[in-house]
Amino acid sequence: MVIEHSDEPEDEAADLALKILVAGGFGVGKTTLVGAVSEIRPLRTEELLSEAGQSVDDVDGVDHKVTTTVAMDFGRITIRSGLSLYLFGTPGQDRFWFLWDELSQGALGAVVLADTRRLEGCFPAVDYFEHRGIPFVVAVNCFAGARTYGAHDVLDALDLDRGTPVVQCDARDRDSGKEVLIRLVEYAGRMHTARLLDSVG
Ligand SMILES: Nc1nc2c(ncn2[C@@H]2O[C@H](COP(=O)(O)OP(=O)(O)OP(=O)(O)O)[C@@H](O)[C@H]2O)c(=O)[nH]1
Ligand SMILES: [Mg+2]
Repeated sequence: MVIEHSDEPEDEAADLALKILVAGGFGVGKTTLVGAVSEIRPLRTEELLSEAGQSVDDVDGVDHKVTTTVAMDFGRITIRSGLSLYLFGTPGQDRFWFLWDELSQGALGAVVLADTRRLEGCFPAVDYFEHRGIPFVVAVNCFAGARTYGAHDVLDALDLDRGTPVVQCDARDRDSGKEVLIRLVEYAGRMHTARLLDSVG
């Protein structure tokens, strides 16, 4: 979970870096979110959507999309002094599922991005994190023309625990993306602490 630790003598508090996944269905804005919030030039692994891939890629409902992530996105953001997040964006296509176990190793938690026009696209990500006990928040990426859903509607549609945070965001906007990440860190911190207390007591 903690992937970097620096204890320079002059540091007031040791620097903490946490690993976070940004997941969700195809074309929901994962690469956009990582790029919008990252302080370093994000690493992207985009390839053109090819004619050949059309038979296996689910491109329904995703207009004007010409590229897709084929391995991962990577970025970094400082949430506050001494706390930064390493962000790993997952590929959206089913054919890259084999990468998820590697990407999720040691993750504190995940953001599941959702598009209300294709909510079913995030079922696999939700299932994946539920089965592995990785805490996640659902971030509804507000695309123009998409129906606005209340948090309860999203929880019902995805059949999620009432306590799962649902937030609205604009994946293109740095502050909006940062809000989502702060919400996740708070929530995942609470979940991990509760589990720890359960296991000792
Ligand atoms: N209107 C609007 N468009 C967005 C938003 N977020 C992303 N987009 C656009 O949606 C498209 C898909 O974004 P990506 O970031 O590539 O999506 P992705 O989830 O990484 O896609 P895959 O890696 O192929 O699964 C891009 O053309 C973005 O410019 C948003 O909040 N609003
Ligand atoms: Mg992508």
